[in-house]
Amino acid sequence: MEEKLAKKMEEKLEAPTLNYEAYFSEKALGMKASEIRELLKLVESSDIISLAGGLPNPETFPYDVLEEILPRVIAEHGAQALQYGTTKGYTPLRLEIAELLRRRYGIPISKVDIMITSGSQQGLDLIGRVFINPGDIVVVEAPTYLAALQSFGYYDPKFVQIPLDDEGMRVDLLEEKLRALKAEGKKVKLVYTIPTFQNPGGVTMSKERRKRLLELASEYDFIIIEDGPYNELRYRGEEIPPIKRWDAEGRVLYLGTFSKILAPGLRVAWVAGEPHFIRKLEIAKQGIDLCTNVLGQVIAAEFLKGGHLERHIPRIRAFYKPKLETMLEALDKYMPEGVRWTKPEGGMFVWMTLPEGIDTKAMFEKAVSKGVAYVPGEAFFADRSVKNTLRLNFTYVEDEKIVEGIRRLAEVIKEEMKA
Ligand code: PMP
Ligand code: G9A
Repeated sequence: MEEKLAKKMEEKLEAPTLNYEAYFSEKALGMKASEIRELLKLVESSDIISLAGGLPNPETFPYDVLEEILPRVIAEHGAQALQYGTTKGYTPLRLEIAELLRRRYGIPISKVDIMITSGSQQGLDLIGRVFINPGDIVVVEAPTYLAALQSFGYYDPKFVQIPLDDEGMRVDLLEEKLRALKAEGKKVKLVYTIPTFQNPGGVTMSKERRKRLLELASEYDFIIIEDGPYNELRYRGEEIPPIKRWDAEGRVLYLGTFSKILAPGLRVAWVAGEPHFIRKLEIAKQGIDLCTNVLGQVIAAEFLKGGHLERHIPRIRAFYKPKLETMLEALDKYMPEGVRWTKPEGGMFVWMTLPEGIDTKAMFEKAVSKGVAYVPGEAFFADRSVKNTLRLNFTYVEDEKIVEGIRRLAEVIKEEMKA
């Protein structure tokens, strides 16, 4: 049935009846497909070992708890859960999140408002919509989350890239850049960072740099977009609070999501920030989807209310920790001299740098023919200038496949190095 449908759709695609491109807006013509989403389509259906996508493992979804919560949500909250909700979100959920931010991270919430979004991805788009004029300078990490580049990119900013090292964004280099821009009479509007278990870098920004970044925000008058989807996925080392924790001036918009701690299919996430900023984001959201999926919000609220999140997070960590260890051990065992990779303490990704001269995009096809996939690093750089990096995901495939995937990848890399 599915196959038949797919074939029919393909036939349609092959027979154009209109000059479709002529109808699109200039903005639409400028849109580029996300490499990750396209890649996922490619490897989803095959027996290739995919270390590419950034999917949580479905074994970490709390089926047992949800089996208990779902019927109750309908029986006790059905009228509300199945109705339109407010744009800002389901109030009991917003209150639960505020309490979580206070308790877990010490974020003082008296001056913070919270809006629920359809995934953090929508939060990123709303932020682009509300803050970015064409030509505004937006600082991003190099590398950074490619779908954030996609969201912000729609609003035509000028991206400035700041490299990462093992302690996250090189805030010293940011300072140099800010000074240089100021000398030219230019100003940074936004700094976007994923400080904890960065996607794709895997690295975490040190506490010192977090505080320094805030000082710079104050000195040079910019807003920080702190994206924290991986904060709870720590498998070793010491916790570092979000930057928002020290945000005395209300300069940080903090993005959190249930995607990695409950289930991404719910599409429930939040933005926490200064009420004036949240109000504008709320107005921007009204015209997009009226409100986030209310059923999903009520489920998330019940999940928090029942104390399930606290019990569930250790389960997720226990599931992913050995996977990270397995990947790091396999890398040590199989990778040739000259290949470097990050050693994350959590999250979902390891970032790899190959010797100069190797183009991981060109190498991708060879890797796929050997039965392993990764994400070529190029797409994670705003200017796409770096060719010799790649991203590996360790949360999705079985442990044996992680080892076999790394073994295959090492073979491909060795051949490439010889050539
Ligand atoms: N930000 C980052 C850094 C991510 O890695 C992701 C998901 N991969 C998102 C935002 C979007 O998450 P969601 O929309 O599922 O909340
Ligand atoms: O696009 C998705 O499915 C989410 C994954 C993000 C990523 O791989 O970084």
